[in-house]
Amino acid sequence: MTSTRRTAAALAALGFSVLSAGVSAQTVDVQGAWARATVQGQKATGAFMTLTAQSAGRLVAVSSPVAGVAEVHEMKMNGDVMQMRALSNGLELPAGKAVELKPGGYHVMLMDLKLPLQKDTTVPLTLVFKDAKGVETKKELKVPVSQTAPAGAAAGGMHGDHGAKGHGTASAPKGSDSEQIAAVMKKQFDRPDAPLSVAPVTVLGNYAVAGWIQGGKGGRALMQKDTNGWFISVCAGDGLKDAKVLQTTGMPLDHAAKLAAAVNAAEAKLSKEQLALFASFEGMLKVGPAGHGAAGGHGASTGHGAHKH
Ligand SMILES: [Cu+2]
Repeated sequence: MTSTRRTAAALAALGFSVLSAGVSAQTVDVQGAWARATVQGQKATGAFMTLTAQSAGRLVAVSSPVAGVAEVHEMKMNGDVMQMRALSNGLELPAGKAVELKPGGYHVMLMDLKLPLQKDTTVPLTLVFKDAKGVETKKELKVPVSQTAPAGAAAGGMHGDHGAKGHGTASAPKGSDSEQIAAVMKKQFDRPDAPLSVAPVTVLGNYAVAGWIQGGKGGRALMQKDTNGWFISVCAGDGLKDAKVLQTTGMPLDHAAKLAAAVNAAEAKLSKEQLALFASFEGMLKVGPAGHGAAGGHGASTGHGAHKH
């Protein structure tokens, strides 16, 4: 127990409320809160909202009865890899300024989930704020659960609506082929609680092979380009650096041989550990352009980990 808490408790015992004792309690406005729905077996998800503190303070702790562990996280680009970490000192809330917690940015991470978060239900969430004087206040919320950001909520960054949109309905990713491929894969599989890293990407004509790692798992994706842009054709492991296996996906043999050689060259400088992760994807999973946006089908909400059996 901190001394301020003891003081507050003592004042309360004497019949004073903390407010009337002249200690300014933190008032924080919460708008558009929502938590992302999960599927059976998924152990983590994110909760998002916009916070506006009347006076400067911090969001120092979060808790929910549905989660064994709840933390305030930030997502940051480290080189070209998106990483997520807990804010050990809490999230700063400048006076009067709206701070958005949204997919791809700051978020409340709910981990060790005790049960799946079902769409159209609510989950209790407790936010603990600390003002400039160190006084803590709690705010209890009932947060609606949904698959994507509700209208009016802080719109998602790269995580927004993943899996919900079909091939070609969203604006096509811009940039080089590798950038577009990474964007397409992240759109489908990146999650706040399991960031996806994509590299290396080996492009040959309208085909490419991209290595990926997510949450201690990995594999390779065969990408194909049609008039709507790049899409995930096949998910596999070491097969995608083997010309004979590539040929079975419908690629001409000479193209398959060239692509396999290019993939092996691109991966030549990778560590044994990274190559072992790419190899760890068992079997081959056909995705194809129709797989785009098939929420649930290719694990749009469960991530790549789901199809390693
Ligand atoms: Cu997180």
